[in-house]
Order: sequence, then structure tokens, then C-alpha cells
Amino acid sequence: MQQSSGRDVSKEENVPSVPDFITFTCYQRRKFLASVKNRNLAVRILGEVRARFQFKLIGYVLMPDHVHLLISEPPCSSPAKAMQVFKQRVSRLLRGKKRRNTSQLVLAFPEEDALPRRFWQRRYFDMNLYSAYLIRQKLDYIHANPVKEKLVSHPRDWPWSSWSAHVGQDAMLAVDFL
Ligand code: NI
Repeated sequence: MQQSSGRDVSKEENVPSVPDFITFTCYQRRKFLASVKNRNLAVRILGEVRARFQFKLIGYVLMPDHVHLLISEPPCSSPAKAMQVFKQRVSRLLRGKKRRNTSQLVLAFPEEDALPRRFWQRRYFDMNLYSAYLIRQKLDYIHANPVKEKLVSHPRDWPWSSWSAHVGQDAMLAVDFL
């Protein structure tokens, strides 16, 4: 075994994590986040999940039928786990709990997955951003999304994104800067 400086380097060195650009979609692209109430609730849950998993929230936008996030890797977990918790909490609060939710019953009723009780598409898109250029590009994409989809004429008019926080205005959630 090689003797080094006598300290556990792996625990002390702060390895910068590569941010993830994450996209996930409502089930069958239904507009489950079309209402102000639902988007407000989803933003609140995003803040709670960020606090619990301690990832950096660099950017986000909640669109009527999908979500884009720019986050760092949670220190003691994975983006996939954090997103699973976010998706479950939003789903439970907005759609109500499934009446049948034991694995035995799900197996007994394989058509359960086909029922429109689902809130989210199962899969989500995750891209590691290895450069400052890519991070900036995705952040701009996130903030431009409501304008591109003709929901508003300027990003400032869509409070369910990180735009306001990035320009130092009142925002629903604080953001982290890399
Ligand atoms: Ni989009």
C-alpha cells in the first residue's frame, strides 16, 4: 500500500461536479403544469428537494407539459434519485395517491401503466455539461423556452423559471451560481 501524505485525499479534495441538464415530460405530453397553482406547487417542491439533496440549482423552467433543470450532482446521492423524489412528490400532490400501489397489485394489473393516472413520462433526458459554454447555452435555452413556445413575450413574464433570480430580481427560488 502506498503511503501518501497521511490524509484521506478523497474526502478532502473538493472535486467539482459536472452539472446536469435534465429534461422530463408529463405523461403523454399532457399539460399537467398548465395552471399557475400547479406550477407554483412544483416550484415549491423543487425548492424542498434541492434543500434535501443539497444539489446546486443553477437553472430551471417549468413548462405546461415538461420541465428543464440545470443542477449539480447531489453530494450523497444521484440526480436520478433526486429527480425520482421530485417527480413522485409532484405527482402525489397533484394527481392524488394511486389506490393500488403495492407491487403485487401492480403485477396483478399490468395495464396499470397504461392508465392515465401517471403524471410523468418514466424516462428523462440527462446531459452532462462539461464546459462553461454548454452551461451558458443550456441556461439561455431554459430561460428562452417560454418565449419560444409563445407563452410570454419576455422571460421576465414567466416567473416559473430561474431568469429573475439570475438577473437579481425577486424570484420564487434562489439559484446557485457555479
Ligand atoms: Ni423545453
